[in-house]
Amino acid sequence: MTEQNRDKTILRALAGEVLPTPPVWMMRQAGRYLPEYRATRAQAGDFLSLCYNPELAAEVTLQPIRRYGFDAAILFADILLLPQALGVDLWFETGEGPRMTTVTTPAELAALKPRAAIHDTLNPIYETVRILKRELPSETTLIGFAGAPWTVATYMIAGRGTKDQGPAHALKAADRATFAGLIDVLTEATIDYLSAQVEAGAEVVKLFDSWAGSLKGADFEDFAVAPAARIISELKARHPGLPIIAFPREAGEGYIGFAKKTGADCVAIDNSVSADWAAANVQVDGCVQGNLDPRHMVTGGEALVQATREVVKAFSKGPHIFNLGHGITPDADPENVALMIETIRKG
Ligand code: 1CP
Repeated sequence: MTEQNRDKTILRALAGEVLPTPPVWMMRQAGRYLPEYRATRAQAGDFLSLCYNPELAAEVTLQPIRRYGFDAAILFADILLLPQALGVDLWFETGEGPRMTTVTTPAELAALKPRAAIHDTLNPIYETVRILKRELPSETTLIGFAGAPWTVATYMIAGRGTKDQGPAHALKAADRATFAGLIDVLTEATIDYLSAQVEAGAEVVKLFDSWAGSLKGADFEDFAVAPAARIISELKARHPGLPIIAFPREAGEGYIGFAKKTGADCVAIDNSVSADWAAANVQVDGCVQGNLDPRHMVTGGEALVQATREVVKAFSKGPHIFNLGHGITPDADPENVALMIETIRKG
């Protein structure tokens, strides 16, 4: 680690250091619970215009850093921009969420653009990273990200978000070759996308496998573990020393050994498992991130303080980055975020 990076507590935790106070950032820290985010999104017009406007995307990335002094900033973008760069149509229905044209047949898979073409669409995202690199305080770590192939595929196959990922499981059963082909295309494109983020200045990357929990048994190994292992080994070959966080959300027992099997430096833990369980079963292999229930950002009070202290204590014997178990929700109270940070930093 360079002398300059000693200021960056997130990088120190990712290198395995046990710090007296865990560094902290929050999934969806730039988001609708902040009035300044809503104002900038209105200025951009809509969510996708905000993602593709480097100045404004950098601005919303910086807003929670200014307000709270988080130890990391996460690039403002979305996991669904990569499928868009591969040629699918993407839009957001107000109040409902993402919609996209589907990829479920060999012909539709073959019609996706070649991986080398993704940068034509994604260049503004790399520009956002370059702006952030210039503007972030020296102690703040810049995290880039992508969706994991399985999670991104669930949206591409269904054309929208789904509760049980039914359409993706159905394609996997009915036409395994097309399904596995889509996972492969996404795996290789994700390597190039994350690599370009690193070249632009991202210091850490995170792979979000939000729907990993619905993959069971051999499917979990084939479509959550194997693609993550491939992405991580290739990224580390291209960028030696790059720290990588993996988030196989709701993997349960699948969290055990995930870092060893994939080469991830840190495993992010959701709040469906207890911090004590994760300390005993996952933190034994290295750094973990998590796992306060995001509902506390809505409800606040003494329960928030107690739960925050419990997470800090449970993970205090090993390397730990404090975070929520999933993203903060739009109905959260910004004051509760301040209370969480104060509790972590002042005890
Ligand atoms: O402003 C708005 O109304 C849009 C809400 C929003 C935001 C703020 C979406 C739409 N995406 C984002 C930003 C985003 N998405 C970030 C930025 C950085 C930050 O965390 O501050 C990141 C990392 C994501 C990642 C993402 N997008 C995931 C993985 C993490 C997770 O939450 O599980 C997923 C599944 C998405 C898809 C997506 N994008 C947006 C929505 C509403 C969704 C979920 C749709 C669904 O429920 O299935």
